[in-house]
Amino acid sequence: MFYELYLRSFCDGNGDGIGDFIGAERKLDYLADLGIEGIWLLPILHSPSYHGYSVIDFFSVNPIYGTLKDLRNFLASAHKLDLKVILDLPMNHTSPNHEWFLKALDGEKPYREWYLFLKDEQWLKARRHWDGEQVWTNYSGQWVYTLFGPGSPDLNYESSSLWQQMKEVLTFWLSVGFDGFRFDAAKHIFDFSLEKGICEYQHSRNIAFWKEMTAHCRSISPNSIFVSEVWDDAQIVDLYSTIFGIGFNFPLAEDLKTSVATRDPELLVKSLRTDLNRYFRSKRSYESGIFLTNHDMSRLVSAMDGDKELSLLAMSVLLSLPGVPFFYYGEELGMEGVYNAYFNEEQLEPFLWFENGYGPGQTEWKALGKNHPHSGRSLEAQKAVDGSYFERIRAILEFRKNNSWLRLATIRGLRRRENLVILRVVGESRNAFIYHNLGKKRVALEDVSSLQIINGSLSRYRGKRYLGGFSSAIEVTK
Ligand code: ACG
Repeated sequence: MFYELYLRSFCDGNGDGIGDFIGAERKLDYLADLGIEGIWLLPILHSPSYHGYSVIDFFSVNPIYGTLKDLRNFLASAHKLDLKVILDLPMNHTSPNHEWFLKALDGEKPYREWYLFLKDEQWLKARRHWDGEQVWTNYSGQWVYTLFGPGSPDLNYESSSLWQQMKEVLTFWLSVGFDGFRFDAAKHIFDFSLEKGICEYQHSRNIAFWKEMTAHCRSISPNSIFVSEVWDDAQIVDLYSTIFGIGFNFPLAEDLKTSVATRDPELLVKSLRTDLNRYFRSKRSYESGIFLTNHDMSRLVSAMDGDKELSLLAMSVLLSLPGVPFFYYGEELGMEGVYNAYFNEEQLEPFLWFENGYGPGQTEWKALGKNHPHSGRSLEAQKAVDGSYFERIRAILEFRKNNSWLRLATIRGLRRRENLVILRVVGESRNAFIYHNLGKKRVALEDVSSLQIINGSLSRYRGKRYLGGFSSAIEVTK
C-alpha cells in the first residue's frame, strides 16, 4: 500500500511552518505503523508553484523542502523501514522560469525545439481535450503550447535530444535513491496534432516514448517501480499500464465512490464485474493501482457529503480488492476538502497533528479552512477517542496489512443479495468470501463459518449471524 504524501503539508522539520524532508523522516515510523509499504512523494523538484508540477530545474530539490542530503537521509531511513519511495515526475512540461524555456524564447538551440512554438495561426483555435480550455499562451509576443496553462509550457518531444536529456534526469533521481516514479500526465507527451492543429492524443507515440524511458530506468535499476497517471477510460488506462506495471484505476475510483455514496449495490457489482474481467483475473499484464482519492480530487469524506460511515465503507471495499492500494495523506483523519480546478488548495491542507493546530512539526503554510483546529479531526484528538474515525481507518489498514495476499488475488465470484455484495476472492495462499453491506439495516449472513469484521459490526441473534449496516466482513475459507 502506497501513501500519497504532499510534503509541504505533512511535517515541518526546521520550524518555518512548511513541511520538509527532515520532518517527513521523523514521521516514517508513523507511516510504517499504519501499514504503509511505499510512499508516493508528490513533486519535490525545484519549482515556483505550491503544487510543484512546474519544474525550474530537473536536477535539484525545492530548497524549501531542504537539501539533497536531507532527501538522501529521508530515503535511507525509509529503506531501513523497508518502505519504497517513488518520485512524482512531471516530464510533460516545465515552469516558464526554467532556464531551458528562457533560452528557447531567445531562440537558442537545442532549447528552441524543446518547446512547441506556434507555426500556424489556425492552431490558436485548438482547445483542451477535456474542458475546452485555451492551450496556447503568448509569452512576450511568442505563442507557445501550454496544455496545463501559462504556468507550464509543454515540452516538445518531437526533439530527440530532449529524450536524451530526460534519460539523464531519470538516471539522476534513481542515483539519489528513489525506487521508481509516478509518471505524471503520461498520455500528454504527444497530444497535439501538428497536421490538424488540434489537441489529439497520440497514444502509440506516447507508448513508444514510455517504453524507451522505462527500459532506460530498468537498465539502471531492474526492480524500479513505475506508476502511470492516465486519467481516462479503462481501455486507455490499459494501453499505458502494461508498459509501467502499475496503472491508476480511475474508472474504479469513480464507480466505487458513486456506488457507495448512492448506496447502489448494483452499480458496485457492475463496476467490479467490469474490472473483474480486466484487472482481477489470473493472467493480468499489469497491476491495478486502486485508490479512492488523490490531490486532483475532493477528499473522501467530502465526496460522501460528510458521511463518515459511508467513507469507512468505501475504504473497506477498496482495501478488500486485489491490486496495489494508494492512500492519500490525511484521509486517515477524515480530513475534508472539495476539489476546484481553479482554486485547488482545499484538499492540500496541512495534516492536522495537533488539536489546536500548533505543535512540533505542524505545518502552517496555509490556513486550515476545512480542517480547522478544535474540530476534533486532529490525530492528537482522535488518538484519545476509542472508535474514532482514525482508529477505525487504522483497523481497515491493519486488515489490508494482514491480508497482503489480496494484492495478487483474483475475484472468482461476485453476487448481490439486496444491499449485500459478496465477493469470492482466490489467492495463492488463501481464499475468502468478502461481504459488504451497502444498506443501513443489518443483514443476515447464511451458512458462514469463521467471520472477521473489517469495519462496522457483526452480531448473532437466534443462532444467525448478522452484518451491521454499512459494515464489511471477511470469511477466510482456505
Ligand atoms: C496531473 C496531476 C495534476 C497536475 C498535472 C499537470 C497533471 O495529477 O495534479 O496539475 O502536471 C487531466 C490530465 C491529468 C492531470 C489532470 C489534472 N493530472 O490528463 O494528467 O487533468 C478527464 C480527462 C483527463 C483530465 C481529467 C481532469 O480525460 O485527461 O485529467 O478530465 O479532470 C472519467 C473519464 C476521464 C475524465 C474524468 C473526469 O473518468 O473517463 O476521461 O478525465 O471522468 O472528467 C498540477 C496542479 C494543477 C495545475 C497544473 C499546472 O495540480 O492545479 O493547474 O499542475
